[in-house]
Amino acid sequence: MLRKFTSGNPVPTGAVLTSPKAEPVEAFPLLHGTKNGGFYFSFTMEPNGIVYGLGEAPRGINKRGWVYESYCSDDPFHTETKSSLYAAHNFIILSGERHFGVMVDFPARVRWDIGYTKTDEALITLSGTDFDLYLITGDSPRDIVRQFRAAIGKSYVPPFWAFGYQQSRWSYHNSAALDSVIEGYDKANIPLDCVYMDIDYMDGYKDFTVSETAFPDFKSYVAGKREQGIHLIPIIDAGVKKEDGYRVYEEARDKGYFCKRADGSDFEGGVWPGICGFPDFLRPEVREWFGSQYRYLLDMGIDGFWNDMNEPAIFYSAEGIKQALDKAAEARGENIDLGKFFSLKDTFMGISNRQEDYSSIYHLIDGKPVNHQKVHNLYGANMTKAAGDYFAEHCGEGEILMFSRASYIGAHRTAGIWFGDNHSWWSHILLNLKMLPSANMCGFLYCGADLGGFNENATRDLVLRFLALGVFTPLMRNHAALGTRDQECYRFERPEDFRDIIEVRYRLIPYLYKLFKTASEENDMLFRPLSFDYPDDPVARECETQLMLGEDCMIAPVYEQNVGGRAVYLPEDMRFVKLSGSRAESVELKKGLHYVQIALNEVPLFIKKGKKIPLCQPALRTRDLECEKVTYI
Ligand code: MIG
Repeated sequence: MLRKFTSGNPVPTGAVLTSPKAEPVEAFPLLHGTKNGGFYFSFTMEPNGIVYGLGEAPRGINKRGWVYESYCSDDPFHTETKSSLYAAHNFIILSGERHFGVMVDFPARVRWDIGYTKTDEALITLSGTDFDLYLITGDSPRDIVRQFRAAIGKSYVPPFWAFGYQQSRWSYHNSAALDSVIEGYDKANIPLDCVYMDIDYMDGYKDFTVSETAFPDFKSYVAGKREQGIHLIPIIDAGVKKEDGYRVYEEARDKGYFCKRADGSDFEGGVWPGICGFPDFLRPEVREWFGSQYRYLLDMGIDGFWNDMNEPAIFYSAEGIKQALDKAAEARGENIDLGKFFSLKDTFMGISNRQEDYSSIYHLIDGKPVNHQKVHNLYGANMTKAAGDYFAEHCGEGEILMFSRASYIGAHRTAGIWFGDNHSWWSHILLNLKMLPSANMCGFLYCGADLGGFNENATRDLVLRFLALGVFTPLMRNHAALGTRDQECYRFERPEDFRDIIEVRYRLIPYLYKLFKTASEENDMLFRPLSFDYPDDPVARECETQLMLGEDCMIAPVYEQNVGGRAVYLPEDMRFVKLSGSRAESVELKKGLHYVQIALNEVPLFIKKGKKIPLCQPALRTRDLECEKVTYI
C-alpha cells in the first residue's frame, strides 16, 4: 500500500506519476517533527534490519552505518567517506520483521543518518518544510520496489544497439582518433558498437557545435561510421558558453532563459568553455528550447548523447575568485600563521562548486524567482528531461540513447545514468556492483560505471575484471580521463583475452535485452541483492559482493588483484558456468560456500539448478547478432 503525505507547498518535481490523495503530514506514522526550519523523521532499526536504497550513493548495498546526503555533487573522488555523489535518489526501504519504503520527494538537501549517530536509529532530515512523503508497505522489499516503481512510471528503454560494447575516452579529438579506435577494435576482432565524443569535438566547448577542423564534413563522417555499424555518441554539457555571435547563447540570453542572480541579471559561472550561462531547465519553455537544440546533431545523423556537468558543476565564478583574491591581498605582507594559512588555502580550494555560488542562483517557477538551493537536485534531471521530451516527440520510440550524470527520480523515465568519475581502483569494481540494485530500486535500469575506471592509470588485469562485471551491466562502456593510460582493449597484451570477455557480452545480449525489457515493463529490478531472494538465509542476507540477475542467475565478479578466483556463496544448488569467447564450461555446485577459479579471460555466471539460459553467436556489431539462433546453457 502506498500513502502520500504533504507538507506546505511542495515544488512539483515530476518524480511520482500516480498516487492516492495526499494526507496531511501530521498523519505520517513514523516519529517526526520540525526543527531549525526543516523537518525530520526517524525510525528504529531492528538489529537484523537492512536499509536499502539511495540509488547512486557511496558504500554498501545495506546503507546502515553511515550518513548520506542528497545533494547532486560533481565529486571525482568516490571514497567511502563521501556522503553524496552526482544523484539524489531519495528512496529507502527498511526490511526486517516489518518492511516499508519511504520516498522523500523534496529537491533540496536531505540528510540520511542511517545508524551513524545512533546505531539503531535512522534519522532523516529535510532542509525545508515543503515536501511530499510517500510511505509504502508491502510483504517484501521487492514488492515495495514494484509498488514504488509503478508510482514513478516505467523505466527508460534504450535502443538495442546500446547494449553493445562502447568505448570512450576524454578525448578522441578528431575523426582520425575515432577511426583508429574503431580500427584497433576491428583488427583485434573485438566487438564494438559505440565510440564516444568527449568535449573536444566541439568548437571551443560550445554545446551543439562541431569543430570544423576536427570534423571537416561531420555529417558524411557520421553516415560512414553508421555504415560500419558504429554509433558516435557526443557529450552535451549543461553550461552554455557566453560568447557574442554564438547563436545558442544569444538566443537563451535574449529570451531570458538563463538562471538569474538575485538582481535579475544572468548568473555566470566558469566551466570548460570559460564563462557560461546556465539554462533554467526547470522552466518548461526553456526545456523545450534546449531539447530542440539537439536537432542540430540529430540532423547530422547522431542518435545518442550523454549529458554531463549537470549537477551543475561550476568550476568558478567571478565572485568566488574575487573573494579568494581579496583574501590573498589582505594576507599580503602579514605574518601568516597556521590558521590564516589554512583559511587561505581552503578559500582557494573551495572556489569550485562553491555553496555561495549555488545560493546566488535563481530559477523561475510559475513566474516567481526560487533560490537554487531549494531545487538543486532537479537541475540535471530537467536538462535530461529537456532532451528526452524532445526525442519522445520527434524521434521514434527507443531510437535515441540518452544518459545523464546528475539525476533525480523521475529522470529514469527518459534516460539512463552513468556513475560518473570513478577511479581505476579495484575497490571500484565492488562500488559499481553495489550501486546496481540500489539504482534499479529507484527506477534507473540503464546504467553502468566507467569500466576500467576513469581517473588514474588502469592495469590490464583491472580492465579485464571490470569488464567481466560490465558484461552484465546494461551500459557497458570503457571510459578514461584525460592524461591517463590508454585503456582501449586492443592496447594491452593479448587482446584476445579482452575479446573473450566482450564476446560473452554479445552472446548474452538477446537474454540480457529481454531481461531488461521485462524489468522495465514489470517495474522490476534487473539486479537484486541476495537478501531479496533469500531473506531467511543469514549468509545471503549479508552478501555485498554478489547479485541476483533476473530470475535464474547470480553474478559474482572477481574484484581483487593477483587472485585466480574468489569465494562465492551459493544460496541454493547452482551451476557455475565459466564463459569465455565461444567456450562455456559448467559444473554443478551445492548450496554453500565455495572458492571458484576464474581466469582473467573468463566471465563467471551462476545459474540455478534446472534452469537454462540462451546464448547466441558473437558478432562484431549488435546489428549482426542472430538473436533467434540460440543454444541453451
Ligand atoms: O570536468 O568531459 O564525468 O566522463 O570525460 C570533467 C570531460 C568533465 C566529467 C565526466 C567525464 C568526462 C569529463 N567531464
